[in-house]
Amino acid sequence: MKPTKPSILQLNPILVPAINETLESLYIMHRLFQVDDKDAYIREHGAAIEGVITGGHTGISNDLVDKLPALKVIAVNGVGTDAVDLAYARSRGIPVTATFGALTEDVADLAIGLILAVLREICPGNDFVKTGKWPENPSPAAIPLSRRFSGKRVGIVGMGKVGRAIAVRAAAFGCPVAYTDVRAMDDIAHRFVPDLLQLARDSDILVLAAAADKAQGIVDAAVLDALGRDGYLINIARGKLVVESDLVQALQGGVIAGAGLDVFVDEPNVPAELFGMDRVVLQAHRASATVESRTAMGEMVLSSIAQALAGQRPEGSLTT
Ligand code: 8YV
Repeated sequence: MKPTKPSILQLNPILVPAINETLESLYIMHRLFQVDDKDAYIREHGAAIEGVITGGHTGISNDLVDKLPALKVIAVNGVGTDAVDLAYARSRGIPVTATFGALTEDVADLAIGLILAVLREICPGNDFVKTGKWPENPSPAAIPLSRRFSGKRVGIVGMGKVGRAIAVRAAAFGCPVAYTDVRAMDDIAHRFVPDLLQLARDSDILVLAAAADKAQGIVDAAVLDALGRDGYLINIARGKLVVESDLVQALQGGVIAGAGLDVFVDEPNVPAELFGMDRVVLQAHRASATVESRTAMGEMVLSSIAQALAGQRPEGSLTT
């Protein structure tokens, strides 16, 4: 007998209870991330799956898409679509949706948070107080001076929604902002620098906010060298935009001054060399991890699935 509710395959957890409750009430949920033998599970349930929910970083392989013959939509619970083969989905007529606009403010906020944490050395300062070192070392000389953020030259790589929101915030700190992207944007007053090397040379802080679909490894030893010994790298986009081994070497060798990183090449594995560095602040891919963003993202995922299963083209589909 055909089940009364459509089947949805979920590849990543959703952390908002209300979204999970709605999913549960409307669909038969197949939470693959909770399953040990994933291949066997897909062999058993794959034929019934009508929708997939995945994370931006997780995406979906073409191989898995091929095992879901009834698939009507891939809803990415995030804005990065670099882990989904959009051309393949297009060729199969499968809509792929993302949550554009839902997380912009929070990702931009974390970029600024990382800048302030790195330049003002907030994490080592926090450790100094919390581990009881202050009374043992009461002299102000016990902690070296940090660096000012206000007024620093900020270079933004990728002037999409998030890049623009970072620009607004940096400008409020009195920072001259410049940017690079595939083209100059008429509606942006900030200086466009076509060449990433030049932007790095012209920046005190280089912030990565670009999509990683076609831009892997763009920040390499040469770009870090151009950013220079007083320069900082901030990445809230994708780890693979950076040649991570070059970044580790640049930090070890004082080629750049510091880094704030939310994303890595092989999450959750982070190069251990970064752990002991005071001028490096690390996060576990958390830029959109607020109740506000994740609720708005979850609601967009729910709409995409409902529209596709009702036979409509999901709003904002990237492939149909
Ligand atoms: C999320 C992301 O962590 O938007 C993206 O592309 O990588 C992040 O916002 C992820 O998609 C959550 O599922």
